Amino acid sequence: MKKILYSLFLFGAILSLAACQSKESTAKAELFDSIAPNPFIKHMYTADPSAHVWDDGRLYVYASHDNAPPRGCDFMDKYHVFSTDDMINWTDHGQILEAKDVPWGGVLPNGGTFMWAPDCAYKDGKYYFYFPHPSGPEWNNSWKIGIAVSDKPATGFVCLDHWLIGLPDQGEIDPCVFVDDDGQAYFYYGGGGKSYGAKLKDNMIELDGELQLMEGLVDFHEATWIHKKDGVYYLSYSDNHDDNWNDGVKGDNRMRYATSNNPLGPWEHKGIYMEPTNSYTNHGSIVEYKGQWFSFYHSSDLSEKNGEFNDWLRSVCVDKLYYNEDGTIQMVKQTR
Ligand code: FUB
Repeated sequence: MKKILYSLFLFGAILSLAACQSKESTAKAELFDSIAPNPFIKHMYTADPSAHVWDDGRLYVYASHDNAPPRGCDFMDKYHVFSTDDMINWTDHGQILEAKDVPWGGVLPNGGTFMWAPDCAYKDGKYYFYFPHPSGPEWNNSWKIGIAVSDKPATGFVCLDHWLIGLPDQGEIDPCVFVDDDGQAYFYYGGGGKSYGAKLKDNMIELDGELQLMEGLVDFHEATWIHKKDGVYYLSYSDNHDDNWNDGVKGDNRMRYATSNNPLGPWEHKGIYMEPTNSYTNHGSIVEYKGQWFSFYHSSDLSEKNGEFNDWLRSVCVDKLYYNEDGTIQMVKQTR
């Protein structure tokens, strides 16, 4: 009798475990069955999305802002933060920082503000917002990486009168900060055809050692982004592809990636994971949210007029990203 009761109990337990598991996977599938259509921010032009999931369980996107009418990327003057907890409903938390709040910022003769692609990192109760900005009238020779700090993810950022790096002539744009599982933070930047990285000190506002060239990247243009999956480091970036190449590929910059077992490389180039959008540039981030990987990028869809797209009126987009069993990334399908 005891044996029968025990078997019944075991059978019941297995049944309820199976029911729980299938409920969980249905919930996951239902949650991301549909995501907001691209571009997912439509009330303003946005570019260069850096996506992070913070401890409050929300996914945040730190983006730069294109102004209409555009003049190249000269008049990008502020940053906004957006967040979601379901990939459908996005909240605009408003402006996080603008050019006039940068104490060391340069006044450019043409009025250009050049607040280019940013990133944000979290450490020990504080959020650090990193952004590239020129510090003098010769904008392309005076880039610095500035830092604004807050104890909240989307508001209260105060710009420091201090910059992380400021080396003339080195194309210091597109900062990216990656905090490893052991709490060690790494800083990267990437412009002018090269990507560099170094350890950050615990204070998050100083480098800990020399910047090193990221070796092994193929056709690097800009937009370094680091993420880690199953112990492997991934460095993704945009390449130099140009529509005028006449190589049968329509469109401009593509997204590529490389992997390493060390956050500072050397890297092994793995290939392209996103074909060009309808914008000249692309700038991406890759992040896991509630068990699904996502690829953030920008396109010019929102600026479409009579079939023409403006390269400098861009909008942030997101699509699901999938890995193969061997850790390589499948080509991302851009949904419109
Ligand atoms: O948005 C301005 C610049 O264009 C960014 O810094 C680059 O990554 C490219 O998207």
